[in-house]
Amino acid sequence: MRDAVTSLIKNYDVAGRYFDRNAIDTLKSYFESGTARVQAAGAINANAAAIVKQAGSQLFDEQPELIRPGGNAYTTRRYAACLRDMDYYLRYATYAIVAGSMDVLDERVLQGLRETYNSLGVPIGPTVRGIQIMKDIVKQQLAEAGVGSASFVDEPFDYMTRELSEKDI
Ligand SMILES: CCC1=C(C)/C(=C/C2=NC(=C\c3[nH]c(/C=C4\NC(=O)[C@H](C)[C@H]4CC)c(C)c3CCC(=O)O)/C(CCC(=O)O)=C2C)NC1=O
Repeated sequence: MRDAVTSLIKNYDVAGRYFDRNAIDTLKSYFESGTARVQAAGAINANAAAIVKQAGSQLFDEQPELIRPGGNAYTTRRYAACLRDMDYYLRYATYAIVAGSMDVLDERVLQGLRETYNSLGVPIGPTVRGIQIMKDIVKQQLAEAGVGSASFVDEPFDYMTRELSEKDI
């Protein structure tokens, strides 16, 4: 698993080069946004359970067929599995925000996920919608808490959305 710094080092080491202007700019912007990243992660952690719950309610309000007989989130077991998945997405998003890299998402979350979902009939479209709803709630909460939300907050949610949506539908 890599973060913004270790990825950069790896790339430059492979080429046997010292950091150039681009690398220094990348490092500067990563470190300058460091406190804000940590603050955002802290604010999300403090409200994680509520964020997941609210996102779940909104998703099921929008798409009630998911929790009706025949829906993939029907039965308490599957309903709980769905909210648990949302909680995974939120928690790993906070790791990616702090790391400044999407590598942790590739390695720990997205690898093999589409295949698992397809084999269990978990619908990708509504999952992606759930991830986007969480992003909106997070951004709203950060704004309310006075923790400015920069693009690094959107990034992991949008990345998971893109990677999950890629081939399917
Ligand atoms: C940390 C990385 C990680 C991820 C991401 C993960 C996802 C994940 N979700 C699963 C199931 C599931 N995922 C859902 C999710 C949903 N169903 C819906 O209709 C909604 C759209 C959606 C919620 C938003 C459901 C209902 C199941 C259970 C499906 C079943 O067993 O029939 C399973 C199958 C095994 C299990 O039930 O635990 C995995 C592996 N596991 C992991 O370790």
